[in-house]
This record gives sequence, C-alpha cells and structure tokens, in this order.
Amino acid sequence: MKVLLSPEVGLALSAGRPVVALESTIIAHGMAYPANVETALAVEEVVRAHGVVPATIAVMGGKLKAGLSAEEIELFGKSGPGIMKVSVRDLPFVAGRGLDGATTVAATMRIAAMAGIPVFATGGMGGVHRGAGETFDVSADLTEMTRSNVALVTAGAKAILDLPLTLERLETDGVPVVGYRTGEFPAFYSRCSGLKVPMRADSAAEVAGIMRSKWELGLTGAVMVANPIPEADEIPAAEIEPVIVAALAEAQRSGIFGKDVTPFLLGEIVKATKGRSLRANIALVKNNAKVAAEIAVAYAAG
Ligand code: PSU
Ligand code: MN
Repeated sequence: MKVLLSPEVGLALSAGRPVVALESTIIAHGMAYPANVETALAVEEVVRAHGVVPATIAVMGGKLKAGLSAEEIELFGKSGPGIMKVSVRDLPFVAGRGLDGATTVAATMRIAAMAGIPVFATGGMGGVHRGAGETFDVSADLTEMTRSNVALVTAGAKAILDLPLTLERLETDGVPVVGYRTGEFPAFYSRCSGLKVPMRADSAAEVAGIMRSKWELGLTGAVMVANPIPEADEIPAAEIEPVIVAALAEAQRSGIFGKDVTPFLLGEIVKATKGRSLRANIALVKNNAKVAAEIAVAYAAG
C-alpha cells in the first residue's frame, strides 16, 4: 500500500528537499478543541519558517496520508475522541474498512518511513507505564522505534510514565537516545528527570551524522532526539509529580485501561493545573518542531 502524499509533500520529497512528519493523535486525543487545531497549525508554521515542508500524517477513508490541509486538520481537531486513535496494530483495521484514524507516534513513524520522510516531531513519545509489571502497559511507540528508520524529536518521554524503565527498554532495543544540548533525559513538562542520557549532540548536523551512521551500519530503527522543554515554559518535576500521582489514582478509580490511559491522564493534568500543563505541552511541541526542521535541513544537505 502506498502513502498518499499531498502535492506539496510529494514535490518536496521527489526534489530531495527537507520534510518533517507530524502526528495526528496529539490533535484528536492529546488536546481539546480549539487549542489542538491552533497548535497543529502553529507547529506547521514553525516547520515552514525553516523552509521545510510539514507533513501531518493520518488515515482518511482508509488511505494513509502524509500532508493534510488546514481543513482536514480542523476536521480531526473538531472530531477529537470521535476519531479512532490508531496505533500500528490498528492500521489494518482502518485501512481495510476505509475508516479515518488519528495516528500515534508508532503509526506515524511507520507511515513516515514508508513515505521516505526521515524526521518526525511529536510532543512526548509513549513508553513503559508506571506499574507495567502488573498491567503490561508498554506503548507500541517503543516497539516501532526498532522498525522504522526515522529520527524522532521528543521532549524525552511523558512524565506520567516510568522513565527509568523506558530508558532500559530503549537500551535493550538498541535505540540511540541522544540528548539535544543536554546530558539529562528530559521529562516532558520538566527539563530534568535525574536520569542521564547515554549520548548527547549539540547541533542538528551532529544528529544528522548519527542518523546516517545508524542506517549505513545496517541498523534498523529510530534515533531518538531528546529535546528539553524551553526553560520559560517548564513545570518543575517536584510541582508536577503530585498532580501526576493524583491523575494516576483517578485513572485507576475510573477503571481506565489500554489506549485510553494516556489521553485520560493528560486531560486530568490539564484540569488540575488549570491549563498550565497545556501551555507547557504546546511550547514543547513547537520547540520539537523547530529542532526537527533544523535536523531535516542538515540531513537533506547530506
Ligand atoms: N505527545 C503529546 N501528546 C500526545 C502524544 C504525544 O504531547 O497525546 C500521543 C502520541 O500519539 C503517542 C501517544 O504515540 O500519545 C502515546 O499513547 P500510548 O501511551 O497509548 O501508546
Ligand atoms: Mn498503552
């Protein structure tokens, strides 16, 4: 099955010009309307400001699409949870049934790799959930990191997760975790987690070099670029941690499990912080888009 490219994305790819992939679960399930649509459009503008073409990825009418129009982004944002959250395991279902789907990091990575888009910006990727020893809840984002040749720019991993176990899993899976201008693994809302990254890069060109080397070595899978939230927008870990603990308890009380866990927790945290976590989330996504655009330029320059 081929990926349906928008004319702009198709032209850029065939000319070897830089493109950055963006996901759609964050639009439909990660934020509420209208902040979700405003953020998605603003993130595309950040990418364009670097002379790079944004390719927001989703499934529409069963077709895998790279490059959505503003109207299509509006549709995903307005429909919100009414659109299916589609990870890799769900792709055959939405494609086979001709349905719409908002793609997670995992599904977006796969479609980006199929389309030949080597750089992808998200907010914070999924990982090993707290209590995974009991629930087995480990995001398919991690599995896909071993399969798709894409550099993923992410603000570490979401603080709602078990970050030490997430890093252990990435090590086992052979995924380079590159701290971008930092020696510390960022924790989504916070710049610091108390955990070290195994390697760092201080420029987009250095990241591009690591990507090229990984794939020239014949190693399959992603390079993770761990990019901390800007200082002005961060919520210190000590402040957000009790909010996360309360949200996790509420999820358990409400019997939330499976794919609903992450959207539920993010929503609870926005309510409890009166929107401060939403502002942090928006700031870190834009910051990831900026770094992704710089990496895409450096990678395309070869
Ligand atoms: N980053 C954000 N907000 C989000 C996500 C990432 O700032 O909502 C989404 C991504 O689509 C990611 C998903 O793949 O959360 C993780 O979901 P799960 O834990 O169910 O794998
Ligand atoms: Mn899960």
